[in-house]
Amino acid sequence: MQFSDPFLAELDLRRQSGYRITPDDALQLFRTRDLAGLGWLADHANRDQNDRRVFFNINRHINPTNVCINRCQFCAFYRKSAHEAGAYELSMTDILERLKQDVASGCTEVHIVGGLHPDWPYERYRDLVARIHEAYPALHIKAFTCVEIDHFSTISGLSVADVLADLKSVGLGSMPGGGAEIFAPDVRKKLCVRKISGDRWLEVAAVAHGLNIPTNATMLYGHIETLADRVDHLNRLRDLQDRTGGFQAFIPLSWHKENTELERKLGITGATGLDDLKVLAVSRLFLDNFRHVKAYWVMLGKKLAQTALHFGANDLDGTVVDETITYMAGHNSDRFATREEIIHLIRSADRIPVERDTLYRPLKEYAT
Ligand code: V47
Repeated sequence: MQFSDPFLAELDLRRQSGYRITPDDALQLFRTRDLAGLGWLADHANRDQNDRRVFFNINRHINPTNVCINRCQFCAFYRKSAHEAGAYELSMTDILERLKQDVASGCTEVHIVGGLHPDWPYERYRDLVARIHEAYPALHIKAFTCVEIDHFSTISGLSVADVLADLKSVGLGSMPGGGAEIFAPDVRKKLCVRKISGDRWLEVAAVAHGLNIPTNATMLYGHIETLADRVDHLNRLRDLQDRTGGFQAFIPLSWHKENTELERKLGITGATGLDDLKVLAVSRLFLDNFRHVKAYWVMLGKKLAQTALHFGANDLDGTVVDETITYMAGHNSDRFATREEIIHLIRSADRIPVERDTLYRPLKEYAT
């Protein structure tokens, strides 16, 4: 590879002898103008671990309610109360009915995240997991972020460990990576002052890992964070992963501005495509202890997510069905993808599509 940035050439040599990149290196990587060189390095790091295989799954999102006490500035999804225009609350029957059709057509995972509803007791969330598990025992339930788990602990009076053990006993299989946003306290204060701190998010994740509940991790970028804030976030995730090994995948989330307080107040625009690719590539290189880096097509758009498969990503997420959080923030990409569409995106990126379950066990490889 002919690098135009000598720092990348140096890193390539060091990488071959097992060097672990430092936070300062990561900062320099974010600043490079050699996008092709950065992509090449990240692609190699990915292929060392995953070869040409790219994962996807057949999943469906359920967001039980958008009523939320946290009222984050970057979010267009929440409503302050159940009486506000656009607020909704799905009933158990709604949810079980929605899942019926999906399970019949091969869905293997339900991904559940939602608002911290001011009036719902812990039992309502617990029942949701229990009833879904009873009705569809083969369906993997990936539910509730660290933020929701902390909230359940507060409203139930149980410890985080007891909440998690209880949910696991009724069918929780793993947890999604949302709610991490950006860990840096000063940014968090401006973005989501009512939300738990970054330290608490990491603490809850560690408890989940201790109970053998795998979780994902995310980073919301493209708003008011600095490059140093991004590196700090990645560094804290890498440290925890060194200790627990419980994270399955890292998913950078590209902020969408429409209908958000943050856009109304500051008029900021969100990340560019080039920045999206850089975040994926730097994450792949820095998070050397995360096997999977996901290009979440819902936020990136399908074409950029496909391009990301040459910038370190080895997973496209899934069919998704009914995504609401990004949709409310004005993203005009589709709300679902078909299995065939995902296979086509992966194959035409010269990679091998592998349908997986939530725990990254291959279910079917679509050889070319
Ligand atoms: O926690 C909210 C983010 C997250 C906006 O674990 C926004 O497999 C962009 O975590 N623009 C929820 N992002 C989504 C999430 C996720 C998605 C896909 C896969 C997985 C996984 C997890 O979305 C929230 C927040 O960080 N978010 N509003 C917005 N306007």
